[in-house]
Amino acid sequence: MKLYVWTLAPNPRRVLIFLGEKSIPMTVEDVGDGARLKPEFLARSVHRRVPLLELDDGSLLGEAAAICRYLEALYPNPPLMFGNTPKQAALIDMWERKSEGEGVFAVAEVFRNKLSAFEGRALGGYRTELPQIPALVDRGKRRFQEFVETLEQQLAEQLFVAGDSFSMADITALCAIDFAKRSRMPLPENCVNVARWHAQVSSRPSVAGCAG
Ligand SMILES: N[C@@H](CCC(=O)N[C@@H](CS)C(=O)NCC(=O)O)C(=O)O
Repeated sequence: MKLYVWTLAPNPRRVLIFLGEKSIPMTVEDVGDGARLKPEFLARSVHRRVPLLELDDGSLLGEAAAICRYLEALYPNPPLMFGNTPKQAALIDMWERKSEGEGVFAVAEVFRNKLSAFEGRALGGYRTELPQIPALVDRGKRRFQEFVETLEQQLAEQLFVAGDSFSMADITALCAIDFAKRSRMPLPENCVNVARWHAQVSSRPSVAGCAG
């Protein structure tokens, strides 16, 4: 198996932290070329995005959550990343999807519609030009703020994002928060519970070994 990534991009990082958490060995190739992906990588994959997992039979698997679920099935121990009861699994799924849709994508909405490096590429993976919409910068910031406030409420009552143990939901929420920080959207000072959780999960070897 081989995992294609783009250094510092948040979605491949979700898979890299998961690999570290489960101690899964993997060959990794960085296919980033500055602010874009290498043309030869784009040409060979229908997904046109990273992370991308190439299986030994040549199949290509896209989407961070799908890749992690596949690896979880191959390496089921330790078993807590996707939950081991129906309720736990659903809660993890819910918070993981929320963290991607309202966290990672909200930050992407800001910088892809703002930075000149992404002119004509306002969404990743498209085959044709997609213009930036400046109004989406403020809307993305608002969406991210709403996400952080929701997380703050959740973490006032829970040790981790989806309950009392570290899971895939923590990985995606952490990648969203770190991605925001790099995009000049730091955590608001009043988010004390998110800050407490962030410090705690950032000290895990899987996270500390995978800069965001
Ligand atoms: N939902 C996808 C999102 C993948 C995605 O958007 N990846 C970005 C990097 S973080 C990408 O490959 N962008 C390609 C581009 O900008 O051309 C996932 O979970 O893997």
